[in-house]
Amino acid sequence: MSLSKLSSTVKVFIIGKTGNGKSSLGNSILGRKEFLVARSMRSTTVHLGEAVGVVNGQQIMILDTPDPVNLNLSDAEIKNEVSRWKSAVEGPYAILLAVRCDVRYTAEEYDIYKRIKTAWGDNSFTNRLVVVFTFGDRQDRDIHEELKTVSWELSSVLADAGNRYVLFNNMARGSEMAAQVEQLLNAIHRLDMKSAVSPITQDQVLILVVLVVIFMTVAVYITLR
Ligand SMILES: Nc1nc2c(ncn2[C@@H]2O[C@H](COP(=O)(O)OP(=O)(O)OP(=O)(O)O)[C@@H](O)[C@H]2O)c(=O)[nH]1
Ligand SMILES: [Mg+2]
Repeated sequence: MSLSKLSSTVKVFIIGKTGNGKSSLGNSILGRKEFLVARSMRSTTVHLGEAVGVVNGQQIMILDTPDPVNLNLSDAEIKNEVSRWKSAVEGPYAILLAVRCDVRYTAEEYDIYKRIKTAWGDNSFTNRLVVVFTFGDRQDRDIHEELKTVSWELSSVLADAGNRYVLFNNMARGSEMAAQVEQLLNAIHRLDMKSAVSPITQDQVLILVVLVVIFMTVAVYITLR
């Protein structure tokens, strides 16, 4: 059963390690080849990609992100990069973390996740998080059972996401693809979108303080003249 639609566009950030199928997932959701997909040791996506579409009657904007750690960005650069992504978060949004279900979840991959989460810098990150286990075509065991015995790193990610996860096969076609896209959209609609208002960032507070100081200086100057 599909849940009620949101009247405004839902922004869907797709984050995660390079090669985990982020761009493929964006294409799968939109139902068209919008983002470049490739098998490569280097990052295929190097800049934030955006594309809009209507999926099951819901306006969606996909934000396909690069893996900032694989691009060798420093923590300061990752913070800048993630701030750019965040500038798009007005209105309802979700964060999909692409994790491959067919390979071990490593400490390195956990580090990528942690660095993006730290750079995001507020609770909206975990409130909006859904883990998408990609490469679902390679999953031959019951994922719910398997997840009971995974590494502490992956358990910690799932705990952050309030245990919201879906299995996804980017290679699926036809009704199989339609069913899993619907399941994913339902997971997104179940997120608490009410706290969607983006909190004031430290930078915005600083600008506000500077403006107030300038205003008061001018007011004092005019009064004393
Ligand atoms: N078998 C299988 N292959 C997949 C799946 N999803 C993606 N792939 C393949 O994995 C490779 C990488 O996919 P991309 O979508 O480019 O991965 P990405 O996360 O965007 O990678 P970067 O842009 O480098 O960060 C491509 O060869 C895809 O065809 C899947 O669900 N199953
Ligand atoms: Mg990509």
